Amino acid sequence: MTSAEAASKHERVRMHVEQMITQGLSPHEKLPTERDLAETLEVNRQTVRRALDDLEREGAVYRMQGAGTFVSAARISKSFELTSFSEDMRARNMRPGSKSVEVGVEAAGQTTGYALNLSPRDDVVRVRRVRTGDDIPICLEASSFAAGSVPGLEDGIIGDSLYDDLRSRFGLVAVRADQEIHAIVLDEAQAAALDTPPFSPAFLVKRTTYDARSRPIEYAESVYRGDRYSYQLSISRP
Ligand code: 16G
Repeated sequence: MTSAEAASKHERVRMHVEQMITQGLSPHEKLPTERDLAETLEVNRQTVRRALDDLEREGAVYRMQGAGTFVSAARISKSFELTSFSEDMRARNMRPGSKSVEVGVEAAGQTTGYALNLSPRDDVVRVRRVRTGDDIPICLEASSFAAGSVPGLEDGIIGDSLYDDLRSRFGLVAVRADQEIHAIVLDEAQAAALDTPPFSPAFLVKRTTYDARSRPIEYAESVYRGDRYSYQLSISRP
């Protein structure tokens, strides 16, 4: 067997298992044994093991000594395209939602003021939400807007998607964003809101979003559970 044939067999096993995960198996459900997979796919067990090793490294499955291989809890793989939380969830066939929505007018402060080209004392409308996918808390989000650009938003969001509301009520369309991603551990309040143990790892994403004329629209800080989110980059040589 050539090495190309070996590679394609192992790819085939991997695709087969990925399909089983996306098309039917639930998180923490057990996969067929290595022996069963080898028989079904007519490959040797070593090939199956290699494919499962890859999937384990990527976090799609986990193994438990003596018990077998199981499907990991779903991770939302986020690409670097400008999408809304609702779009991210729908792309994963998950139902987007929000909990504990708080909307208020506050002074911008240094960071938000700088991002939105405002003075720290100017008013912003700040929207704080716990974002959910299939009712599971995934992200804690605080989004701020110059108060003058979103009259009436302080009374609440219409619908669940802020980006849809911004577009339909205020004609604000996000076309580009600058993002910074930080690794953090959740403090107790963040962990409680995200229904996860304190000091769990998370991503803090700071995002300034611009309209087509490069005017800043939104400054947002989003905290994503590390066990539920991953970032995917496609890179090439310059
Ligand atoms: C994303 C954005 C956030 C935006 C939200 C709108 C990042 C890091 N953040 O979570 O800035 O406010 O989407 O989502 O991507 P919505 O339209 O579902 O409310």
